[in-house]
Amino acid sequence: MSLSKDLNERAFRALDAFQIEIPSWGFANTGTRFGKFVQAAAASTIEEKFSDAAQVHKLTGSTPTMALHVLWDLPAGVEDVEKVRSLEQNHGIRAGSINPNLFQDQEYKFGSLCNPSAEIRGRAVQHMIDSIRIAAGLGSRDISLWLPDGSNYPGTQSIRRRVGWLEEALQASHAELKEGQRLLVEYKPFEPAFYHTDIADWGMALHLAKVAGPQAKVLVDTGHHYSAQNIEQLVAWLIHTGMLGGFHFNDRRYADDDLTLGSIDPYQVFRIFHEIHVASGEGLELDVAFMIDQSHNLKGKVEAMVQTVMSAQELWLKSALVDREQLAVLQDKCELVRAEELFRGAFWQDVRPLLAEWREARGLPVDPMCALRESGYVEQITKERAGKQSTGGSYA
Ligand code: LRH
Ligand code: MN
Repeated sequence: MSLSKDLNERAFRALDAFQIEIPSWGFANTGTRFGKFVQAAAASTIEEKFSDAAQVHKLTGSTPTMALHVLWDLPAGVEDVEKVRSLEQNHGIRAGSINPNLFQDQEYKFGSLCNPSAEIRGRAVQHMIDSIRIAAGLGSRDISLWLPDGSNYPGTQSIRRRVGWLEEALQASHAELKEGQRLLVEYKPFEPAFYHTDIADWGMALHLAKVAGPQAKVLVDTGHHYSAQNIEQLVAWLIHTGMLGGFHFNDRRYADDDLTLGSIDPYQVFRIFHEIHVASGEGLELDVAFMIDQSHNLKGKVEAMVQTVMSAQELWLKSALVDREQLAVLQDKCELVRAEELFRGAFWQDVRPLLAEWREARGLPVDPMCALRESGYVEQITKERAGKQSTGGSYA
């Protein structure tokens, strides 16, 4: 794929700038409510999760940080910060976004920050504050909040009173943020609640982030949309309103399936990345965190993560090579077919040879998946971790 010199430079610049955060829980045994298929190589300790993350970064060059879920990765809270700091040193991977766990405690049956009990809301806010302090201790910028809060039957909860309690709780949490820290508000239309979810869509998340304070932004999990929703359009709106804070990338065929990025609709990710390239091309100050949020119930965990990062690099490069100047001309002239063919044409092109060139130039394996297999890393951790896996619980 011979590109002009400046397009080649544009490609290398785009890949050098591309970073995507990997979730610690992507290396753990996870399942569905119908069970969990245990993998001997799965990570069950924070040490093992850092080791796997370091392997992925060594092979791909694009994943220097790992997202942590507080109760799963720092069960002792702030007391675990020093331990994580030394793991960062040992493995050359930094702790990334800090994700509070407001969905597994029995007392959150009727909600956490939206629970009718002021006492329970108080404890949930305390967990938010603990999470913010952990992030401060680790030098992590983002506290990434997802709430399962909602109800299962009409008439059983006051939707508007819960909005009021949520606004108060987010303002109290925002007040604890240190300078430079951000609170990312993630929305999800349903599951585990099946009648109403308190933060169900981008509009609700945008309102709550604005009410919380200036350091709050919206997080878009690509799996948290009804299939008919145009995700890149709401991304464009969040960019336009200056409220886009980050993404959780994954893929889905039906609901929040948490499948590997680009496995079902790679064009979707291309269209989202395009909105980012256009905005940064216009000089807009974008500060958008790219993160992966997947559960690898059947695929090998490390293999699936390497595959995911390779797909993300490919789709980021394809979208970086769209001739945006020419496209804008065709769009405004309403040259529909020319514009579509220019746009989609970039998606069709095979950028893997160019990606291999960039990897070679950066001292990375030209084929990370092949390098993973040749490394014997998975066989090694399978032996080391055999017999440690439990079949209990469905998540992480
Ligand atoms: C909820 C979610 C959230 C995480 C969890 C692991 O569906 O997307 O971002 O806390 O997955
Ligand atoms: Mn998510």
